Amino acid sequence: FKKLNLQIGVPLDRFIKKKQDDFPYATGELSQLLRDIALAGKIVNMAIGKSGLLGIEGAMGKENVQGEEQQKLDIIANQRFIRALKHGGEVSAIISEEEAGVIEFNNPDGKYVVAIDPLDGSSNIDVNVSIGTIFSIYRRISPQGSEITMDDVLQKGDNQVAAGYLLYGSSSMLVFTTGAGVFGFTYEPSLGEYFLSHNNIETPEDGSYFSVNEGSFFSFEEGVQEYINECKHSGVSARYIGSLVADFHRNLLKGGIYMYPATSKYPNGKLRLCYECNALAFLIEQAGGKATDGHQRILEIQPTDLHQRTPLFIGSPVMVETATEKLTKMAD
Ligand code: P6P
Repeated sequence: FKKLNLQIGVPLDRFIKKKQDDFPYATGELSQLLRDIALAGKIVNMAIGKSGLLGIEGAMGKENVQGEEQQKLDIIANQRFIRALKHGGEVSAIISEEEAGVIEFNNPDGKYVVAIDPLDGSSNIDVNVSIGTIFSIYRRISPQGSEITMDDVLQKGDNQVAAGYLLYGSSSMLVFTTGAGVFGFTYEPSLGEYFLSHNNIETPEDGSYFSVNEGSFFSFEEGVQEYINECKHSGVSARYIGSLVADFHRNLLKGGIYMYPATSKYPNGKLRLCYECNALAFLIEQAGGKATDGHQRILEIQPTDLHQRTPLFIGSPVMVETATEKLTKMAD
């Protein structure tokens, strides 16, 4: 490493401990919860890396609650995160893309509820494209030890106490915020540890990428079509991996906008509010960016259903503002 002058950042554990010391009121449960998520991420990362060898690629042969074909690794990831969060003791309930209803744990001391997409973009596994886990952490509203209520799990994104994603790619990462900036950790499998590699990420004010599935162009609202054409006329590059975490991560670091507008197939957008959009919206706002549904901040939307979908425009503030203005103007 010396020759390459590679800077190995602080390990995740020590970073969390130091941050916890900075927050005297912090009692350590949130820190432990982040460690539990990081641990499950290591296990899922290993399963993904070996999926081709272990014969766990491909479809499970059944559908999830969304009616989408489940991949074997979807199930493995879902089980891993549920187990880690259940045994970690800090979480009293979770909602997951892979579960129809609320999964309640018998953790009477659990202060938190978690919303998670255990493995987003899993249809890309077999073609070796980066995929990810997306998570949001909320403090439960009802008293500890009581029955979980729907108010606990249907909270606005503005109530998140932490959020992040794991990116399983050429190098695997954990990126998260606890409301005081965004921090990226790169996973070193040979050491089994995450090391700080991206300290206090700030997304560029304006960007040079737009990410959207133009196959649905003719079913987009007029304002979206107008914005996309404006991007093309101004020489903005089109980059669309088709894996939300990978597209988001590139735009977060380099500047850009990711759009999943309403389409004829998905009249409310494809992406889910509770366990995809809210986490990414918290992260991007913490990094200086913006996230809207084309009209309002994602984090202000009051969820009414665990699996509700929303259109998503997220990334560099200048780009998101421009796209949102066009949509709002067209709607008026
Ligand atoms: P489309 C993957 O299924 C996913 O949820 C996101 O990861 C991704 O950005 C999007 O859907 C891709 O959807 O309709 O463009 O294939």
